[in-house]
Amino acid sequence: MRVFLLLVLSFWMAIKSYGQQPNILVIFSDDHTQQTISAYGSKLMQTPNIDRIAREGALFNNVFVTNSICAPSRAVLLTGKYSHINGLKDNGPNRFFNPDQQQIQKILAQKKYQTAWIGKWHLQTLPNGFDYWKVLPDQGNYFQPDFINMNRDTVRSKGYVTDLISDFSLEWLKNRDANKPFFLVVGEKATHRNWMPDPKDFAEFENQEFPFPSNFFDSYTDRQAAAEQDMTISKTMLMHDDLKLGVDYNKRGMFGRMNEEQKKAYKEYYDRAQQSYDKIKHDSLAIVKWKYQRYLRDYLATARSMDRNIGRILDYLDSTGLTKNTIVIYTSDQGFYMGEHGWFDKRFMYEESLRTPFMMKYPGKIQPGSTIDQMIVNIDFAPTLIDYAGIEVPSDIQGKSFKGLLSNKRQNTDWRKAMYYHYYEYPEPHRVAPHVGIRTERYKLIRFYGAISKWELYDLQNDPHEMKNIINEPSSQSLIIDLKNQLMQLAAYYKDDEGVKIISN
Ligand code: SGN
Ligand code: CA
Repeated sequence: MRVFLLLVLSFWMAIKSYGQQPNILVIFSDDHTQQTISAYGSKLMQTPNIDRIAREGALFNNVFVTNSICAPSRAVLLTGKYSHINGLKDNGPNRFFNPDQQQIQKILAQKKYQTAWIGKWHLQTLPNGFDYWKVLPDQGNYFQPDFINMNRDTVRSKGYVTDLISDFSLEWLKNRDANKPFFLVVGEKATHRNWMPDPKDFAEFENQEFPFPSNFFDSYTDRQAAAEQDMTISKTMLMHDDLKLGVDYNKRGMFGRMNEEQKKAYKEYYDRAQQSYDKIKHDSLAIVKWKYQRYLRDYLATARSMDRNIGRILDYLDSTGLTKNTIVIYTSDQGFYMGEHGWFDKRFMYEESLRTPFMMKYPGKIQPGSTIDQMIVNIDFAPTLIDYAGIEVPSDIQGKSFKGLLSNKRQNTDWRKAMYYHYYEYPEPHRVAPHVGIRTERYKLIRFYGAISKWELYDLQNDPHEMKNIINEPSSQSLIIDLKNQLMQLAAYYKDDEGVKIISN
């Protein structure tokens, strides 16, 4: 009898604690930027399914990354720590992410979470501490992508990568142990370069013309690092690989992986693009504008597939009743340039790539349609989720839980007013000089180091597009002293010894 009572009691306690613990679904895309998401006011395209997460929950207006590049950003998501602490500073061939270190999935496992990562992973060491994973090797392919499974086998799948990542995620959700809460990261490949759309999304964008950002033709005055980068639409973006002109579909490689039907659709579509190019190919200004339009059409088409697939996952949660107890987050590894400063890619601490989209819903706990304006940094993602799971956040995690901001318990006054940034990768692939910097609510101070030794200062209120470096203006001098002090304090607070040295030089 006593044994029976104990069993009933422990069963009841298990149900009770499960009831309190939310499932957590993080949809983590690649290079998908706020300028292309309608929840953030984009007019470039509508993203109804991504917007749904914001509408049913909270839209975050000021989320920043510590180091605007892929693998490092993933390492931050997993650890809640800056690159110099988690060990992964760049995407380079010598990078090493120690899989044995503390990570969110291992912490959640303490409370019986079932954990999984499906899709793009991009850390050269394989996932560790997840109950399940199935990941693209390195950047992965858009068509007929290979996936590495838990037996370490690389297996080719038939289809379009964004559909497949959703298929595998839904399959995992359907087969999971329904008695335990889950933590699933869906790692999207979209919207990464070379932006290969699903042919069914060609038509929507083919005849659209997009407005040019006001600083599309930037002369980079007083900004040496911006002048010396290699990420312009005009020079760096490739006619063949990126814009798909003159492709030989019989050659091996990313185009050769398509099946005959996909190749046919590509050939027809990009033959029309070739014809429009042929009409302007002797006019260098027209060529740059043409490249921008083609870039946007392809990028947005990869986002269309992703938005549709996110809809499939949200519908599944709704139809199974899982929505009620599931936190859903949509975010990306960083922002991206959609022609601002004449660029694509990311890396710089300028706004478009420093920011990342972030929205989060949790029915009953987060007020639908709310907005959060406080400065969130991607080191905060892991501790926030750990906090929601009812687990004490380990003290060595550098981010802070923003759960209180969502329940209005934490006022604006006790939240950070400045964030710290450190970018490393140089010179390949885009020749962006390494830099450290601070962003406050109004100002941004950047220190480029290494190949370029320069300071930059921007007043984001008067100059939101960061076109005027005011570092040498006499009126800036007391502000510079104050910002340098704050920058130094932040570098020291986050234990970035290298950053401290750079700032003091
Ligand atoms: C590839 C791209 C670069 C991009 C990096 C990093 N070149 O090398 O343009 O900056 O990935 O991207 S490509 O020709 O191979 O597409 S990241 O998102 O993984 O950081
Ligand atoms: Ca990326």
